[in-house]
Amino acid sequence: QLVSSWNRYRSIPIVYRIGVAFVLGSLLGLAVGQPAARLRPLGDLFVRLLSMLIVPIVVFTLLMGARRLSPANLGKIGGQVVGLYAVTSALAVGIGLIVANLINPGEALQLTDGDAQSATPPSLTEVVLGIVPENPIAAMANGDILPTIFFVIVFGIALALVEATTDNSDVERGVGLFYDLAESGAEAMFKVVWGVMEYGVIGVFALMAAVFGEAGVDAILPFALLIATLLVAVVAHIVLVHLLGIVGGLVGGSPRGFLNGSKEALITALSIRSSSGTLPVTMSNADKNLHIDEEVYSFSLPLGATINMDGTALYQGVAAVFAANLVGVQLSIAEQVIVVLVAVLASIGTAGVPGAGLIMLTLVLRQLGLPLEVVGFVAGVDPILDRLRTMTNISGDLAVTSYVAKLNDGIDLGAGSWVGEATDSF
Ligand code: DAS
Repeated sequence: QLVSSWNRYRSIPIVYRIGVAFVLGSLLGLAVGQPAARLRPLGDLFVRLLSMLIVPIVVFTLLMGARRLSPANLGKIGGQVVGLYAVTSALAVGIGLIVANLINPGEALQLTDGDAQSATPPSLTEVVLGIVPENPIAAMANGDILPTIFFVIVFGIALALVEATTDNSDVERGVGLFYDLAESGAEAMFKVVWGVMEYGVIGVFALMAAVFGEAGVDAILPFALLIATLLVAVVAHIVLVHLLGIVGGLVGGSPRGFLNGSKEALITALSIRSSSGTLPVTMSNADKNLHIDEEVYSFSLPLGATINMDGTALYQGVAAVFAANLVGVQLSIAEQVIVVLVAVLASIGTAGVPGAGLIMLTLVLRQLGLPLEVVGFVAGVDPILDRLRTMTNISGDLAVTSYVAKLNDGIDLGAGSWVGEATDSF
């Protein structure tokens, strides 16, 4: 009897269980008030577990991501695709930061006193120089995310170059070992992530009970505002960058035709919250509706599903401002540049799977010295936030792919949804 109910419990997707824990924890906090704060240690344990994941996840996933990026594996089209993906992701973070600084979600809820960032924020030159680690192992040991990301990407690309140029079989075997280690390490870490998220049901319940116990109903508005801010920012990014900038401006196609042609992929992304899971639909839309040559989309879309995450990057900007407001600090320009760098670089290693944006948020908050509790707070509403992020990720993949196809004479703008022909039934 117990086993069957446990199996039934486990059959519910983890994000919905966390969502329920978010609501129940909040209600308990509202009902019980201050005494609910006694649950906070259970929440702090969740935060520590998340923090434990950061460096290993970065090292293993980025080593794999860098292999795809190395010049040895990228052709001319590859270079264009990666370059455009980086530019659109950086624009996305910028739009996220601008919209968040205008709306300022989280301002109403001062979670902890403002000493969270006692250190004076670094200057812009310090941020840029700080990307290069003096000692990469020390950077990993100290959890300095940006230098760790930088070193692992450089090392991963160098490994791929060695693999492509060496004729020494031992060296070749050694490179393979590194990548096998990274692959198995990443797999193992995703198992650990799953375990941490299982505990997250209790962790989020405790965190929300404590937050609402201490802050009362005032805590509701910030979460509603966070969702509203992300919604405004993703719409702004899709309209300004994807539809008007790339499709209308660079490709010279009709934005309406683009939306009509990619609607199945966008709706799928909104539903399943996974870029990788949406990939078959994304490729079908590129082929049958947007009339893009297979040699272009078969390279750019799988790559985009893992390294091009405009929505996720944009979300880091929004969530960083939200977190800073929660602890009553203002992000300096230099710190906002850090968010852009971490979000763009970390998206290389972040897989297109549900909740990837949450893991990336731990990197950003750690780098900014902001409290990781915020990850626990936003985890409860992540099922909504993740849908918006994933839809934007897919929109960006298809917009950039359309432009790269245009650059390589691999798109037919006189056919399919570009000229209003009926697209496949969804
Ligand atoms: N769900 C991720 C994706 O599939 C995005 C995210 O979690 O931010 O793209």
